[in-house]
Amino acid sequence: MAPILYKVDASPPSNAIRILAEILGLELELRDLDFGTLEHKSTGHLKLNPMGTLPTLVDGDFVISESHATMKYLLSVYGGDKSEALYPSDVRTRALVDQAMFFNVGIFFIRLKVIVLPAIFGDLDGPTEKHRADIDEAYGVVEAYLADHAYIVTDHLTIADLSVGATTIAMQPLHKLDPARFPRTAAWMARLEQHPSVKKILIPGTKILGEIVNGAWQKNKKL
Ligand SMILES: N[C@@H](CCC(=O)N[C@@H](CS)C(=O)NCC(=O)O)C(=O)O
Repeated sequence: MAPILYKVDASPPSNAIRILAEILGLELELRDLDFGTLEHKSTGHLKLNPMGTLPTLVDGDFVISESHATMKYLLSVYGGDKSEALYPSDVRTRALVDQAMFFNVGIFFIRLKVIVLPAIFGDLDGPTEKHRADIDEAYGVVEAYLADHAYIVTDHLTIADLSVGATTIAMQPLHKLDPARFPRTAAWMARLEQHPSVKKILIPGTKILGEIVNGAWQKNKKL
C-alpha cells in the first residue's frame, strides 16, 4: 500500500517530500487538507500530527510529520541505491547536509512562514523591511553554502537541496532574490528548476502560493 501524504500544493515542505518520492520512484497517495478552513488543526489531523502542520505521512501503522525527518525516513525505507547520493553516509558530508536542513527548519522556512500565515489568517499586507532584510540574510547563508560546490553540500543533489531549494523557490513570488547580490544562489536555483520533478511539483505549487499570499496582501491593504 502506498504511503499517504497529507499536503497542500502550495506547501514547500510537502513539495520537497513529493519531489523526493518522484526521484525514488515511490508512489504516494496524496490527500489534500483544506488549509483555509484549518483542517490541518482538526482533531483528526492533530491525532496524526500534534504540531498541526503539513506535510504528514502515514506509512501503514507508522505516522511521521516534519518534512526533514520524513525525508530521512523515506530514504531509509525506500531509498535503495539512491540513498547514498541523496544522503551521503560519509560522516562529515552527512553532517553538512543536516546542517543545511536544520538551517531550513529553524531559520529559512520560518522567515517564509512569518510573511505567509499572518497574511492568510491575519492582516499583514506585505513583507516589512525587517522581513525583507531577514530573508536576504537567509539568502546570504545559502550563498555561503554554495561557495565550493554546484549544490548545497556537494557537486550533486542531496536532500538538503530539496528542502532548502523548496523554500528558496517558494520565496520568489514573495521576496525575490537579487541575482547580482546572490549569484551562486540564482544559478543553483536555475539548475534546480531544470529538474523534471521540480518543474512538475514545485513550480506550480509556488505559483499557487504566490497567488494566495499576494492576493491576501492586496485584500489586507484594503482593510
Ligand atoms: N518544519 C516543518 C514545517 C511545516 C509547516 O510549518 N508547514 C506549514 C504549511 S507549508 C503549516 O502547516 N503551517 C501551519 C501552522 O504552522 O500552523 C516541516 O518541514 O514539515
